[in-house]
Formats: sequence, structure tokens, C-alpha cells
Amino acid sequence: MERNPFLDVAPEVQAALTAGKPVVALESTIISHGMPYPQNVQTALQVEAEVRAHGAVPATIAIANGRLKAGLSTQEIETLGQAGRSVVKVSRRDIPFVLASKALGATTVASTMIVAHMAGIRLFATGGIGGVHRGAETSFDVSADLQELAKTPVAVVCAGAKSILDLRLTLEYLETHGVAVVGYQTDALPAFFTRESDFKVDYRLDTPAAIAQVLSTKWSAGLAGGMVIANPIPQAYAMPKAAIDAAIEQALAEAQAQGIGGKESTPFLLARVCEITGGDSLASNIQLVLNNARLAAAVGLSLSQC
Ligand code: PSU
Ligand code: MN
Repeated sequence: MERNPFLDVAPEVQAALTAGKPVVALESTIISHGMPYPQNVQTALQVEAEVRAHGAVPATIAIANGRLKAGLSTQEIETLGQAGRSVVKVSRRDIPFVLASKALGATTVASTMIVAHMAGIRLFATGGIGGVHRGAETSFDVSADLQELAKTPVAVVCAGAKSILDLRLTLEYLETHGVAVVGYQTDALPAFFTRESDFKVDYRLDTPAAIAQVLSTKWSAGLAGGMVIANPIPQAYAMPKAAIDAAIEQALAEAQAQGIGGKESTPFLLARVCEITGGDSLASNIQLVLNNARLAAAVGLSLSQC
């Protein structure tokens, strides 16, 4: 494939791709907008280490100095984490502007998928995906992540989606656009902080090898788009449903009262839920991302043998 003129692939990542070894993409909005400093930087580095410990090479993705970067240095991760919400949050729409201005940009699930695909990376681990927001029937707030899953062939390992979203409408939207939601060792759609929601996944698969086989089959058959691999938070770190529901309701009410919308909506809600629940939700958030990194590495190992 012709190399994109804006793409920089880190040498370690390129070496793994050339050798057919597994690479796991990681997003940077979770660093800048998803967690507070310094836990965001510590977590990003720990997630990279977890991917390595499980036999794959991590490629944290961001935009800097007019380049799409697949694979960041520790210093680049530190810079993103320190700058936090002052970094531009970049979804598909924003990419050309951030490239042209040579600003620092943090990639969402959508734009991380785009850059991963350009680099030839097929797996991506994160915390939660964007989705259809509650009240979307009037706000029209639907994350660009869902459209990206429909067209870009990268599988996203996540802990489901937070119930800041309308999970039912998110599943409907994904179905319409041909995106399967796979539950790893579960029939229930995980809701990020909790292992279960009121909804079922489309397919349950119990091993990394089974997931790799379906991905390989989908892409060999020439079918466009990615897949959602929903991996429930480890039981020991799951949160009491009532506490997290109350925090989410409060955050949603505040967002509405303050007229928060557009791309500010998700970061505002994430930050408020984190603040309202104190350190509890942050500790859970960190553990579920590590858990997703492990599964993505394992699927990547299987996929490299398909
Ligand atoms: N949900 C989370 N944590 C996150 C995000 C969502 O639980 O960090 C981030 C991801 O980068 C995701 C983005 O792609 O928010 C979605 O933003 P929007 O809804 O504006 O598309
Ligand atoms: Mn939105």
C-alpha cells in the first residue's frame, strides 16, 4: 500500500508490522481528555507496557507537527498528558485542520482507527467508544466513532460504552451500519464501569483465537469496517451500579444546564463523572483499559497466525 505522505510510523512499530508481528493501536484522547494528569500519563505508559508484556507492540496514536503519528515517545505522551484538555480533540472532521496548523492533536476512537489503518494496524485497545448520546433524537449527537467503525477495518477492544450514552440506540445504529458487537466471554453488553447492561451483545466469543478467526474471515471476505470487541471490566474493579448511575445522571443534568454540546459533550461528561465519583471511577477506568490491552494483544497474536 502506498504510504500516506503525512504518516510517521515509529521504527519499532514498523519493524513489527514488516515482520508480521502483532501491533495494538492506542488512542490519545483518553490521555488528554479521558483522565486527569498525572494518572493519564502513568496509565498510558502502563498500557503500553501491558501490550508488550503480552507479546505485541503498542502504537499510541496522535497528531503533532503536521504529522500523523503511529507510535509516540514517552516524552510525547508526557506532553499530551500535561496539556490535557487544552490539546485539540481530533475526530475525522478535524484531521486536516490540525495537520495544516501543525498543532498538537489527540485522536479519538474514530481518528485513531483512521491512522491505524493507514499504518496497517488492525487492532486497537481503549476504554470506551463514543456512541449515540441520550437525547440524540433532539440533539443529533452521535459520535463519529460509529461511522468509522462502519467503514474502517480496525477492531476496537473496549469495555462497552458508558451509560452517559443511550446504549440501546448505540446498538441500533451499529446494527444499521453493519458493525457487530462481540461480547468476550459474555452475553451482556458491558457498560464500562459495570460488567453488564440491560442489553445483549450480537455475538459471544470466548477465546482470542475465535475473535481473530472472525476478524480474519470478515476482512478476507472483503467486508468493510471494523468490529466492537466488548470486554467486561474485571469483577474486582467493577463499580456499584447505583453509585455510577447517580454520578452519570448528575453529570448529564449539569451538561444540559450549562448548554454543553458538540465535541465538548463527551469530555465534559467524562471529567464530571470522574470528579463526582472521586478516585473510585478512575481506578476502575485504569484497570479496564489494562484489561483491554491484554485482550487486544492476545487477539493480535492469534490474528498474526491466521
Ligand atoms: N468514552 C470514554 N472515554 C473516552 C472517550 C469516550 O469512556 O476517553 C473519548 C474517546 O476518544 C472517544 C471520544 O472516541 O471520547 C468520543 O467523543 P465524541 O463523543 O465527541 O465522538
Ligand atoms: Mn458528539
